[in-house]
Amino acid sequence: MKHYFVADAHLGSRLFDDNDAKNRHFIEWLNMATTEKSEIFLLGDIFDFWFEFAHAIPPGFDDVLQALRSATQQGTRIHFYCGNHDQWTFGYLQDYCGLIIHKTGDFIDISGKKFYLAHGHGLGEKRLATRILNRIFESSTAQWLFRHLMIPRLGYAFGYRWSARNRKKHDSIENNNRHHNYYEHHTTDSNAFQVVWAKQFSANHPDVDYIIMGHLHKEINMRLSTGCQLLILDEFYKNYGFATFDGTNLWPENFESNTL
Ligand SMILES: [Mn+2]
Repeated sequence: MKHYFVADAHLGSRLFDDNDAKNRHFIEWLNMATTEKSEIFLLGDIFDFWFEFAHAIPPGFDDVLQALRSATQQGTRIHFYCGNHDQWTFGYLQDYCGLIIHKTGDFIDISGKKFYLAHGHGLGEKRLATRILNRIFESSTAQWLFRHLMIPRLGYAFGYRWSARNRKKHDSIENNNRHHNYYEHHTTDSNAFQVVWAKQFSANHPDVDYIIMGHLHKEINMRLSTGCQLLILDEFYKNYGFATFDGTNLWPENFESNTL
């Protein structure tokens, strides 16, 4: 039995030229992962902006949602861990697509091994503005207000703009300004926020064999001093990173498409 992990497809991003091709690529991966008896873990930010209004879901994902639905109807268990871009699901993904929703990171046993799975946002986060924003996004009051007072069309326009700005800011910091605040805590793989967090977490939970996360959009695969394997997945819009666990080994790969 195989277990597949993927994160950060950011489907629907306004920064992509051809969203239909990105959607098809993701569906291809899903079909690959569903052909044998398997379990699938979507580790956050699969959608660039997912928000369920009372009578509206984000447009443009019919094929993706249908593919998820038919995969779970065939008996494949698919877990959806909320990322910072797609945490606003209030029943649709569970009821229509049959996904198992995880609002936060959690422990899970797979083939006798202990895993900790999460999207990764907020873990070890030192930047105050980001921490405050995370709290607002997770607040049920703020979610209720947005859900009931916002017109869906405006809500999505706002959401996708916010998402694209967020991505551009992140990319320009990463590419152009290595002295920016972001890098004070983040100069190498081993002192990236999430890695620092994982080392401490692993020391406190030495029984955990594997930690898998996304969010960084950069593959980091390292053995921690406790023996735990930490794998941060590459994104799934350029390098198409994902990971497989076959019961003995966990390894990252890049998905080759036939259509892109
Ligand atoms: Mn993220």
